[in-house]
Amino acid sequence: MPGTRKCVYDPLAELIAYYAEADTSQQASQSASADLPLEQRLVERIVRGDRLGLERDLDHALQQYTALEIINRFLLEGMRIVGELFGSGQMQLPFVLQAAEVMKAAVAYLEPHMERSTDATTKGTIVLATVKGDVHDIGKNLVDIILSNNGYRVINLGIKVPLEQMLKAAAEHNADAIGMSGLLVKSTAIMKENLETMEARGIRIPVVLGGAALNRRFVEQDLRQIYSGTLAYAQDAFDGLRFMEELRQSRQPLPQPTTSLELSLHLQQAQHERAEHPVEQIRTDSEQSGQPVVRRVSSVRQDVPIPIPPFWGSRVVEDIPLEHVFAYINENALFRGQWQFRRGRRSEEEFHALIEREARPAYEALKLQCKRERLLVPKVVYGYFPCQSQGDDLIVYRPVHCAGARLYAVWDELPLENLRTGRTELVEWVRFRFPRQRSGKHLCIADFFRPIESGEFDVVAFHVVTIGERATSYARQLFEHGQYRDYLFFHGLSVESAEGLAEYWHKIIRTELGIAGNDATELKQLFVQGYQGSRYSFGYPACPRLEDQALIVELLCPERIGVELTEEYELVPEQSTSALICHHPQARYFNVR
Ligand code: B1M
Repeated sequence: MPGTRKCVYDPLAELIAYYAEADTSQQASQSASADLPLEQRLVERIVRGDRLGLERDLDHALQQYTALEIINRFLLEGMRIVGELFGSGQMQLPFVLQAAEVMKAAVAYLEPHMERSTDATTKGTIVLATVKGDVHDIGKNLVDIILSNNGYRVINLGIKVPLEQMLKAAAEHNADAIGMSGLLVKSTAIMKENLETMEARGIRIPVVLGGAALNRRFVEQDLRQIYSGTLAYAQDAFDGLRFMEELRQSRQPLPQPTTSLELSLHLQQAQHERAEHPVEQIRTDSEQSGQPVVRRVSSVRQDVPIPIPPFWGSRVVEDIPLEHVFAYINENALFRGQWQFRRGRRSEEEFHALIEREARPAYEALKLQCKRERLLVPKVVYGYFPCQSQGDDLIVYRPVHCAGARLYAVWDELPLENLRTGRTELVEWVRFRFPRQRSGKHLCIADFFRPIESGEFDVVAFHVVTIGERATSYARQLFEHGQYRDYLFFHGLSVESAEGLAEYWHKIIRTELGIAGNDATELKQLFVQGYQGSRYSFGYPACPRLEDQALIVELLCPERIGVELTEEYELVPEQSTSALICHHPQARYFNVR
């Protein structure tokens, strides 16, 4: 209310009011008001991501303030407000990154005017890395952008970083903290191992952990038990910033949950969870070598028709039009998941309008750019193989006389029917061992294929799809050039294109198998399995063993489309994914507990 407005300029209050009225950051690209005093204009430039005329304002400011004062008093104030607006849901991530771009440009412009650039402007130093075996870059890089543009020095060591390298860098740069990131479940185990090693060696540097497979409870309760240095969980990049700010302010270790009360609460919680998910009694065969052999107990039908594939063996497909891939992009996953547009307190309609205004034009423009510059190059290797289940195993066969390089082709000299009926002699090639649900329907992926006792051969399809190496290198280039908003947009589109390609190719496989007749016509329904059968990817809850990626590689030889597997079973390029495709009408996603 104008009447109650304070005389003192409170940039946060002003901007919150401004954003509340204007809804969104679209305004962020408009020019900071020329009639504002210079100091306020600098703050607003950051908040609005406004670069036009930035150098002129900085030159004026340099006549009254030192470069360091400009950074600390005005530019960082802008970033602080950006953080507040983001935290309260009033600013979307792409505009936070736009603000960071202006911050970076301003600091770069001021750098020649500073005597000892880094040390003098640094609020603290953090060594940041994605842990050993994990190739995920984006989460850690977002943290880097937010921290480095809020006055921290970030030593970003990249991906697949072993602990030794982090410790060496921390010592070399006299770091205040180490930040570890990772998207895989395996990465949480690596983080634990790292903390155990650090504890054993008496290293107590503060550590912050982040990434999709982590959660606050695991870090703040379980992991804090093994590491006596300060340890925190960061859900997003701004949590990482808060951690560094608290560390800086207190220079004291954060409270550790080691009191007997907290510990006993933790134990009670664990007992409660065990009671909620009792390990169910399951029928077992006589125990051999100490391992109980679980029998098939689900009620999946074993007499469904077996489709005839168009070929056996595998083949490579290139020259896939990008429009076909884009047609299968899950926009919800792109806009909300990757680009992180948040609804906040808006109604569904307002949020929809925001997406249409802010995200859609960027999406359309980016798709055109990707086509024009061939930034995304979709490729697929896929195939159909004779198979049978045996208990919880799935056996994939190959023709006895077919080996070596001849395996990695369409086995076109073999009559389709002969293969299916076993008139062509087959030998075991690859064996998958799937876990079975211990409760509920006792499902196991093997149940969806004809058992060996039936004497019939079933068909299983596999695919590996990729959007290509160019996507990875172009995303890296955008990040390195400080084009943060474009980096988020492009990286997000590239990974969702990989997922879109997998969805599209699953559709092709269903069509080729003649089971696409009941496909949902609405894309939204397709994304929730509106079709016959299922596409299972290793690492997901029905088949969590990431190691089985190696078996898909054995079957398909994805090097043919430029995809390789790391020693930790990740696919490179990053924008790639694999799957086992099952035609059985009862096959659905499920969780193995
Ligand atoms: Co997949 N994937 N994926 N995937 N994928 C996950 C990671 C998974 C957790 C899904 C699940 O099981 N629910 C699962 C891993 C589980 C496991 O380890 N067993 C999984 C799997 C299994 C796989 C494949 C193996 C499947 C397969 O092909 N068999 C495969 C592997 C790909 C490969 O090897 N190259 C695969 C493929 C893919 C796509 C290519 C289709 C695509 C892109 C992957 C990519 O990003 N490179 C994809 C996607 C999109 C996902 C999910 C849905 C989203 C990941 C993402 O991009 N997030 C993911 C499930 C999920 O997270 N809900 C999943 C956006 C990104 C900005 O967030 O990196 O988490 P994030 O960073 C955040 C915060 O976590 C935090 O701040 C960031 C900004 O807010 N943060 C920190 C992160 N690090 C921090 C550090 C800090 C502080 C904060 O301080 C140090």
